[in-house]
Amino acid sequence: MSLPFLKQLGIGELSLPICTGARHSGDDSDGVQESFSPADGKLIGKIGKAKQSDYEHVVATAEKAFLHWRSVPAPKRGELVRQIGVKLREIKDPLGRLVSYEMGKSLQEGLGEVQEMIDVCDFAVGLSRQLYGLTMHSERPDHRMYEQWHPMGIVGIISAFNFPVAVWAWNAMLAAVCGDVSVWKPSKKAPLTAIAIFNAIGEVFKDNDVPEGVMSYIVGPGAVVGESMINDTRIPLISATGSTRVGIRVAEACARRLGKSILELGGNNAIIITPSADLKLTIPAVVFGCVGTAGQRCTSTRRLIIHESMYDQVKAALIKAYTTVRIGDPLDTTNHMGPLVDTGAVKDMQDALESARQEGASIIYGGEVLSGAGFESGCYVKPCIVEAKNEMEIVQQETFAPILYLCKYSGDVELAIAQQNGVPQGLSSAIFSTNVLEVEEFLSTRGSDCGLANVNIGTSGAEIGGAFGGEKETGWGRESGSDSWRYYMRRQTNTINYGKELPLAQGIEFDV
Ligand code: UN1
Repeated sequence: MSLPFLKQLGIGELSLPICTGARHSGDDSDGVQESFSPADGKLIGKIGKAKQSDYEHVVATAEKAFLHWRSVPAPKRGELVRQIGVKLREIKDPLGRLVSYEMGKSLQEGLGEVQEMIDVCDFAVGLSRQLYGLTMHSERPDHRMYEQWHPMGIVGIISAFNFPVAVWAWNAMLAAVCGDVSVWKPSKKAPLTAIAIFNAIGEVFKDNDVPEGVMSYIVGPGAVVGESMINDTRIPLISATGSTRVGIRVAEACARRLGKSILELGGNNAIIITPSADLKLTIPAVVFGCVGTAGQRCTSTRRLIIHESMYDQVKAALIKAYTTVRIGDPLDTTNHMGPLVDTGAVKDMQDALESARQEGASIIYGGEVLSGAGFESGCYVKPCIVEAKNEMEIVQQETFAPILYLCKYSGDVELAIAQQNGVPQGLSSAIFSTNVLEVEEFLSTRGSDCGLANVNIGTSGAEIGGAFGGEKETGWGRESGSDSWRYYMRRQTNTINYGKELPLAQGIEFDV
């Protein structure tokens, strides 16, 4: 494979399965993992598979690095992250291309994903001087109380193919400024993006004399790497992105050892369209929410809940807009939508559409698998619009594909909110309305039950500055901005007596 961006990123035919910062190691004696592009079906590269001994090496190196890293002042840790951000700016173009080529999202979105990494680096640099704890007044004389946040240890990061690099950065950059070290298991569907990043940032570690193990990745079978990580008592926090099924597995394993977890799992995100919605904003937001990343964002729009008075108009406008969506090579910037990640995802989409049909839903646009010139990989589909009912079994599930279910509501916005909340998942939600009463109802305690609730913008494309995550089957915990950093640190309450007496709290007398 001689694509120029692979060369620029130092990706050859065979990559090594582990890296502890600047040092890549491991071999292919246990076989290789192959990475194919869904864009053209071609083999991009091979990676040796990590063995149990490789896993042990990575975790032992991380454990040792933590003993050093936790004592480095936080703003100095921020300086390393600042330099990583500079490096990412240098490789934004080739890395964006590789993201796009390896997992299929449009180049615009591939570049946007790298930008998200850069943004989170900047955010973390600022944070490195703002890991604030509270000070509180003691009830005892000459006593002082405060709380501080200490580094926790190794953070295990399990990421998914759909955001193969940004989600690592959300976790690894926060972990780094918090004084933690991280071990990353990239998605098996996009391992080369991880290798490309470490090829670039290795010299930052070297230039700063950072010991091996502050940030690592390990590419290998789930049974070796994933299972070891979630059960490993040396890893106090696992941050995992994936399906609800995988999340339950992670949660159970972590809970059994009383480890912590951050879980970012399935979404079933809806947009409510009320009678006062401005359709000039609504239609493009819906289309981007549905076809962006070919419907494979956790935040993708999967359901529309449309007021009956708007239904026919919205339906007609959407069908018209969908006919203008250009599907094809994700690296060709004239295309809006690339392929699904693999043929398994295509099959899942077809199965979901079959279930929808059997439940009485009607497919009113798209859904076909595309064939012919440019579509040889078998991963390209036409995005699909389905008229359905919110309570149908298939509508209650997350299908990671560009399928949009149109549902209707009549009456007040409360009824739309009830439909929006009437699914097991709770990640993202939006309302399009210019009526302040409807908007406030949607954002109120009785409103959306999701971790993200937007007004007059779509469900996807969150900025890194906010805390990201969801409720119900979407899991728990928050990543990225705001005060998500607290998940990555251990909290300690300190009480200091600077007097000559030993008064007890709660007024207890105890004379000895
Ligand atoms: C995901 O799909 O796992 O809000 C993350 C968004 C992106 C992140 C999505 N910033 O769509």
